[in-house]
Formats: sequence, structure tokens, C-alpha cells
Amino acid sequence: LEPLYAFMLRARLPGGVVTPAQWLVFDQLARDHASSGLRITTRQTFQWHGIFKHNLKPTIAAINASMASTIAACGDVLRNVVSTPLPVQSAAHAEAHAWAVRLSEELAPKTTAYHELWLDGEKLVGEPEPEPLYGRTYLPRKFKIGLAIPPLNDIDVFAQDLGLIAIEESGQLAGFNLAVGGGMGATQGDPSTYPRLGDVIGFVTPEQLREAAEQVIAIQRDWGDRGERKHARLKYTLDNRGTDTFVAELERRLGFALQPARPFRFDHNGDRYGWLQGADGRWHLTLHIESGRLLDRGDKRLLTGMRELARVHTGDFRLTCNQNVIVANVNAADRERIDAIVAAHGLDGYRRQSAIRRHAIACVALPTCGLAMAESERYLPGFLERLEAQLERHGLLDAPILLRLSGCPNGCSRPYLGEIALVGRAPGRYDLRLGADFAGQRMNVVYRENVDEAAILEALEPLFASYAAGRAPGEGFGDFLLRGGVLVLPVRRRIAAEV
Ligand code: SRM
Ligand code: SF4
Repeated sequence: LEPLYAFMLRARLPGGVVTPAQWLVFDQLARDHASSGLRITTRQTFQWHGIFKHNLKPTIAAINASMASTIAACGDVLRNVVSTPLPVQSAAHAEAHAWAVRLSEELAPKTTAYHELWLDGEKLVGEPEPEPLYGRTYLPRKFKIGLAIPPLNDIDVFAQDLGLIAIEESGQLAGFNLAVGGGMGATQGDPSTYPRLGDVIGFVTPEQLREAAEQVIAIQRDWGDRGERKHARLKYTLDNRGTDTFVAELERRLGFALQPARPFRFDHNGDRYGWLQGADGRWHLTLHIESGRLLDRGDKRLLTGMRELARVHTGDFRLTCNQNVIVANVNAADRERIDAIVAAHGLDGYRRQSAIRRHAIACVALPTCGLAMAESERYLPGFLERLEAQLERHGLLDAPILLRLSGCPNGCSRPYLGEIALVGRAPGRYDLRLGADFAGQRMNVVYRENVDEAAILEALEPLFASYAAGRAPGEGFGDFLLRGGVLVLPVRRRIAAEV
């Protein structure tokens, strides 16, 4: 008799857009087959945990029937392309967002094996289909593209293998700055692995973008390290070969030179909660979902509440890279009804929460992640309570400090970009990292190594006291620690400069 295997499934949802009809399908699958509701990930998509092996095929088929997919949500290919989700700005926003969808579709693997295996496509043996981009051996490792629309860096563009910074000029989408070689993963005890922010290497027009993205992936396919998996990300290729050599090769393959990068400015990488009106007059409501976990627990009936919203909503939903959800494209006349559903199901927590709680992200970690060294998602609520008590004593409950927890150094919550970050080392023990900025452009550094909660709170106490007493108006916690000389950052942590 075979053991009762259970799996995690992840959808591919470029730009995080979900229609109400898709939401209802995903919700049903969560209730029928998953062990812990719907989980919004840090790459704008859903995971379902605990799917029994015999339910995998019908679940994947149902996701595909809803016009979504699970193909290339994992594996050594281009992963879910993320994009600034909030459609508040101009038509250029919609155009830029559409690019995320197009890149995701056009650069996805062309294999028919997925359909043969999971969707009852006919051919199961024979010559493999040609893969124009990935070839027979695919990429050395996963590859991530993210598109940010300034001033919002809510996707952490410098943490992507290829970051695209949309440049809008006179209300038109002029093109994209390219930032290459970002990545967050590191391996404990192996200093040859490290998080790195992307280098801004130049600008391309929209007509040049597809080819430029494809060639960046192709160079990594050809130059990436296939001998040592831990070094197989683009960031190591860049550091081994040099960014200049990489750019020269890119321009050679493209047959044109990149233009100089254009000016841009990011002001933050968190989400903006509550209602915001878009340029076209429609409304968007960003809700905070702690660790992205949609479940019914006590009076917080988040899964049910979102289902009720999906039943009446005429716009769409947008998942964010901060694990939240936006009820997007709402007509003014529907706002009251949406608000009532939100309040009735405890989805309006953002109205009462401390600023640090609203800006916290935790990766999944235990019990489902096999790589976890410490708790993360399950630890966040309790840790936040203790932190909030401390912040309250210092009058800092309204300080929007970016807190990120990861159960291990792989960095799935992008912890190296947290103003305060805990990176798991062992059960109950973390590296306390401090000093990132509020816009995702500077990484933090280790402040205390391998410590327990008491030591973390003790280390933070005097820092909160001096921040409360000495912060300049609008000054972030990370910036304050740097200005006050509490932290000195190594040169490589300062990068991702604005041009
Ligand atoms: Fe991740 C592996 C969860 C975003 C870096 N990540 C994993 C696995 C699949 C564990 C495994 O390989 O066995 C985790 C599944 C846990 C579970 O039980 O669900 C996992 N990663 C997640 C998610 C669900 C975290 C979350 O709480 O939301 C995110 C899913 C994203 C998605 O929808 O595609 C997630 N992972 C990230 C990010 C953030 C990002 O992409 O913006 C990173 C850092 C960026 C990067 O890639 O550099 C990230 N995950 C990793 C790594 C380290 C990769 C490296 O280069 O070293 C691993 C380990 C690996 O690949 O071997 C990993
Ligand atoms: Fe698992 Fe580590 Fe990723 Fe957390 S950071 S989900 S513990 S691999």
C-alpha cells in the first residue's frame, strides 16, 4: 500500500490578477482538497498545501479549466512574472502591467508534457517538443522577472534576476530600465552564497523589451553554473564574469546597445491599504492578509469573506508581493456593499492594526516547508504582539517599520530587504538583521547572530528608544540606524542606486 502522499501546488498568475470566477474555483479547490485554505505567496500567486496525490490531477485540471495554470510556477524556468498590482495610475500603468503578462506567456516553456501528464493530452512518449528558449536541459536554476512601476517598488524589483523599472514620460510608457542579478537566497555557513541586489544596466524601449528579456535568460542558460546548484543563479554569473562583460554579451546578442538608464524614484515597497481611486475613476481596496493565509478562524472568516466578495464583485482581484489582496476596479456605487462584506468577515483588520503589523511578511516555514530551520508564519502573530507592546511604550505604534521573517536563509520573504528581519537558524533562534531602507533599495546587515526572542527584544529596546526620541519627520527606522551610526553597511549593501 502506498503512503498517503500530500503535495503543495502553486498557480502561475502573472501580475497577480484573478477574476472573481477564478477566485471561486480556487476557493472551492482549497475547501475540497487543501489542508490550510488559500495561501497568497510573496510572488503574487496562490499555494494550496496538503493536496493528496490522488487529488493532484483533478486539482490541476480545475485550475487549467479556469484559464490559469500551474506550469512553470516551480522549476528551472522563468517563474511567475510579478508586477506592481495597484492599477491607480495612468494608462501607462495598464500597458506596463500587460507586459508582465506577455513576458510570462511568451517566455514560458513550450513543452507539451505538462498537458500530456496532467490534462490528458494524448501523446505520452516520443521525441520531446523543441524548446526554443530552454533547450533540452532548461536553465541551471529558477529565473525571476519582476516589473515595478515607480514610485511603487511593491514587488522588490532589485530582488529579481531581471527587474524591469517602467519609465513613464509625459503620460506615456517610454520603456524600461533593466536591473539584473538580484536574488535573496543564501545557504547557512556557505559564504560563497549571498543575497544581492540587481544592477541597473540600461534602458530599452517597449519594442525592445521582449528580445532583451529573452536574451538575458539565454545568457544565463549558457553561462550559468551547471556544476554547483547553489551557485546557479544569475547573480553569481554576474559576479563571476563581471557586469560589464555581461552587458557586452547582451548587446552583442541583441545587435543594439542599451540606452543609458533613465531617472526614476521609488518611495516605498509596502502596500497602500484602504480605498484608493484610480485615474479612470474606479476604486481599489487593499486588504491586509496576515502572511497571506486565507482561512476561517474564529470571527476572522477570511476565506468565506473573500468568497462572498467574489460572488458580487464585478472587477477583479490583485494579489500583491506583500501577500495581500486588492479588490480592484470597483464602481463607486458598489463600495458600500464591499465594505459591508469586508467588515462582516473580519477582513478590515488593516483599519485597526499597528503600522508594523501591516508591513510584516513571513514565509511559510513550518510545518510544510522541508527547508525550514525555525518557525516563521506561525511565529509571526505572537512575536508581533511582544514587539507591539514594546513599540507602544515608545509611542511608535504608527511607525511603518518593515518587518520580515524567514524560517531559513533562502529568503522567501525577501528578509534582507526588511528594516527589521529575523532569519531562522534553529528552532527558536534567528539572526536579527537591521538597516534596510523603506523602498527596497538597500539590504540590511546582521546585528545579532543566532539569538532567541529575549535577546532580540532586548537588542531592539534601546534602538526603539533612540528612534522615538531622535527620528526626523518621515525618517524610516533603517535610515535612522544608519544616520545615527548604529549600523555601518558594507559597500555592496548600499547598491541599487537611483539614476
Ligand atoms: Fe521560496 C524554496 C516558499 C518566494 C527563495 N520556497 C522554497 C520552497 C519551495 C521549499 C522547497 O524548495 O522545498 C518553499 C515552500 C514552502 C511551503 O511549505 O509552502 C518556498 N517561496 C516560498 C513562498 C510560498 C514564500 C511565502 O511565504 O510566500 C514564495 C512563493 C513564491 C511564488 O509564488 O513563486 C517564495 N522564494 C521566494 C522568494 C521571494 C521572491 O521570489 O520574490 C525567494 C527569494 C528570491 C530569490 O529567488 O532569490 C525565494 N525559495 C527560495 C530559495 C532560495 C533560492 C536561491 O537562489 O538560493 C529556495 C530553495 C531552493 O530553491 O532550493 C526556495
Ligand atoms: Fe521555507 Fe526557508 Fe523559504 Fe521560509 S525561507 S519558506 S523556511 S525555504
